[in-house]
Formats: sequence, structure tokens, C-alpha cells
Amino acid sequence: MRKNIVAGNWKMNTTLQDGQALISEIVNMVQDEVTGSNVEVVVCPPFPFLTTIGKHLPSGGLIHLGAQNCHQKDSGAYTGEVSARMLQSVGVEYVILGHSERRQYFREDDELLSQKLKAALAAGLQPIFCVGESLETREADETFDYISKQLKDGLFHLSNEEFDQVVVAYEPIWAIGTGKTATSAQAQEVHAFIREQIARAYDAEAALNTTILYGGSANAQNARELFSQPDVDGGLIGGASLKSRDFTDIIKSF
Ligand code: 3PY
Repeated sequence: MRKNIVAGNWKMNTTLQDGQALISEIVNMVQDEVTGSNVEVVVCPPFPFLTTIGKHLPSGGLIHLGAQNCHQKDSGAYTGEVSARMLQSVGVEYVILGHSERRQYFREDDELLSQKLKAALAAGLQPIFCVGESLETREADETFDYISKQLKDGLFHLSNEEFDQVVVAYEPIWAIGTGKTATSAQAQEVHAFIREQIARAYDAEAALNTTILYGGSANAQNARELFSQPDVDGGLIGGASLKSRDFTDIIKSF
């Protein structure tokens, strides 16, 4: 059966010191308040802090380490880049790929993302693969076609075994960093559609077992309503993951 996941995407925020203070608070609150729950918690700090933040995580797998991106090659002359194998070697288990900010600001397209997915899987990482439409696309009533294309071109080239390792995140671009959240009905509608596409591309079992997260201004106030939807299996959390109280409350929202 699929897992519920709450993943915090810290984006390009915090210093090492702020990050250490934040993770210490999160660990304490999660240990005190969330033990026994059926949620896997993931924190995705910036690259330079991964090793240090990883050392703060309790043993026993209550909180897992994720990265926000990786390069598609294993190693080589790619100044400034970080490979999936490097991430795996410092204890990273998850990697966010295809976030709309990477697609928009760094021109990452489905071809490149396909290569990154392969590299992440080869290194033993679990990709959190993001899809989502712009406001323009939604208003033109093209959301489903757009998402179906992102899934086909970016993700569905994977084998069944590879796809088993993937978490999908639906992040409507119009809800990222805008304070606008999709209603739970809007989120459920797209999540159910994504699950249906997975069933078509793979099979019913793969669809049933895939964790699909909602992202885009999810917070402590709206998480319970979003997570109560049958096809919403948790959240990829931006701003609210930088506040220990809010992040813990979101984790407690199942
Ligand atoms: C947001 O909620 O702003 C996100 O982009 C999460 O990844």
C-alpha cells in the first residue's frame, strides 16, 4: 500500500546555523508529537547543508533526507553541479525533480528531466517528480492535457521497476508562493486524473501504490482538508516547512 509523505522543500533559504536550529526544533516536535503515525517525513535543505542536517536526524527512519535537484551525469567536468551519486553518498534518499521553479528559471524540460530521473534512480534515490499547470493553462481549460503531456514525456518512459520508486507531486504553478491554494476538490480532481494516467501507462496496481503529493501554498490551516481527499497522499511543502510549528502541524494533519 502507498505511503503518506510530508516533504519540506526549503528552497534557497536558511543559513547553516538557521537550518540547524530549524531541524533541531522539527526533530524534537516530531519525536514528541508524531511517533506512531503513518507518515514519512522528508526534509530537503540546500545542498551545502545536507551532511550537517543529516547528522541531526534521529536514527530509525522517522525523518528522511532529500535534495532539491541533481545533475543528470554521474561525475565529470560540470563545474558547480551535484550528481545523484554524490547525494546518495551523503545519506540523501529522495530528490525533487522537475519543480516548476527549475523548469521556469533553469529551462529544465522533459528531455532533461528524463535523464535526471534515470540518474537519480541509478544512484538509488527516490525521485519526487513535480508536475503542474500555469494559471493561463488552467484558465484555457487545458490542465489535463498539459499534465498528461508532462507525465508522458517526463516520467512514463521508466520501466515498471523504476516507476515503483517514484513519488509524484502535483504543484499548480498558480499556487506556488502566491498564497493561493488549490481547493481540496481541485487537488483531488487532478490527483485522481494522475492516478488514472498511471494506471493506463503501467497498471492498476502501480496506480494504487503511487504516492501523489499536493504542493503549492499548503499550510497548517489547509493540510487536513487537502489530506482528507482520497487521492492526496501528503504534501510537498514550501514556506510552511521553514516554521517548525507549522511543519509539525502539517505532519499531524492525517
Ligand atoms: C510551495 O509550496 O511553494 C512549493 O513550491 C513546494 O515545493
